[in-house]
Formats: sequence, structure tokens, C-alpha cells
Amino acid sequence: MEILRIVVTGSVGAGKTSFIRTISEIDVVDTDKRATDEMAEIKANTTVALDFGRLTISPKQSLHLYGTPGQARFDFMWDILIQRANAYILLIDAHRPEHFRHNRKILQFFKKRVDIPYLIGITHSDCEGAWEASDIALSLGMLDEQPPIVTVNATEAASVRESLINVVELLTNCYQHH
Ligand SMILES: Nc1nc2c(ncn2[C@@H]2O[C@H](COP(=O)(O)OP(=O)(O)OP(=O)(O)O)[C@@H](O)[C@H]2O)c(=O)[nH]1
Ligand SMILES: [Mg+2]
Repeated sequence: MEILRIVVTGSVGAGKTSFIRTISEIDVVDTDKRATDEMAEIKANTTVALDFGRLTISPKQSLHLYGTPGQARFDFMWDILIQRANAYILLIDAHRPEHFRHNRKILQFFKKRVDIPYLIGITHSDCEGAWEASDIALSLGMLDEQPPIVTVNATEAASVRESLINVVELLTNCYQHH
């Protein structure tokens, strides 16, 4: 059985835990804790360790999904998780432009550490005040490249599955070129 390790990252409330819980065939270990300080305004619970989920995509392949904590004070977890990853997904909540700068920081951090395929998943596109994917790409500093970017609803299994298939395709193409 080939295991592909995919890190799911993004700022607080982007939908990382939802993304993994929606699709995982095993129960996801709950490391969410009641939010304190400034975060309580965004949501009641936040992830403090990591989310882990698994999805079998064929008799020979399964995905292991690792969700990072969103809060900046857990940054050290990023390093641990990314070193063994095959690919990563950066989830960006389209309706909170105040988070875009942090997401840009996450992306820069990962790109500096590893050279592996990644996908940007725009969540909360259905929410009021959501930005267009192309405008979010610009805010990430992607001026002329064609970033791998999709819209995903982290609470809908079909949508999550589609985005993961996208990642597996990126990985397959990447292996073919090496
Ligand atoms: N409307 C809408 N709600 C979403 C979407 N994705 C996630 N949510 C909701 O957003 C909220 C936050 O999702 P979480 O999965 O807890 O976010 P997280 O990224 O794990 O957050 P932290 O662990 O605090 O960093 C939940 O109430 C989800 O149901 C989406 O695409 N659309
Ligand atoms: Mg979470």
C-alpha cells in the first residue's frame, strides 16, 4: 500500500479540521480546544495539536491527511509535519481578507522548506464578502504564474474529494517529470 502524506494548512477557521473530518474513513482524533483570547471572536473551538485522517483512494493507495493548527503560536508544528509530506494544501477563507497576509507567510515558509506539489483551496466562497480566487492569488503575490488554485467547500465530501483528486494528479505529474 502506497501512502501519500498530505499536509492541510491555512489560517484560523479556514476549514482544515472540517476538510479532514468530512472525508476521513477513520474517526479523527479531536485536539480542538475552547478558543481563548482574540480567537474566540472567530470561533468557539480551535485545533491545538494536529488533525489526522485517512482516505483510501484505490486498492494500492491511501492518503494520510495532517491538519496543522491555525494559530501562529503553533508554528513549530508546521516544520515537523512538512518534512515528511508528499504534498500540501493551503486552505484560504475567502471572506476574511485580513487573513491573506498570514496565508502568504505560510506559503512562503513551506516553499522555502520543501519543493513538493501544493494546491490552494479557497474555502467559504459561499459566504458574504468572499473574494474571487483570482484576486486572492494576487494577494498572495502570485502575479504572473498560474497558481494551482481550486474552490472547495470543506464541509462537503464531494468537494473535498475533488480537491484531493486534484492533489493526487499534481503528484502523479510531478513523479512523471522526475
Ligand atoms: N460556509 C462555509 N463554511 C465552512 C467552509 N469550510 C469550513 N466551514 C466552517 O468553518 C468553521 C471553521 O472550520 P474548522 O474546520 O474548525 O477550521 P480550522 O481551519 O480547523 O480552524 P483552526 O483549527 O482554529 O485553525 C466551521 O464551522 C466549518 O463548518 C466553507 O467552505 N463554507
Ligand atoms: Mg482545526
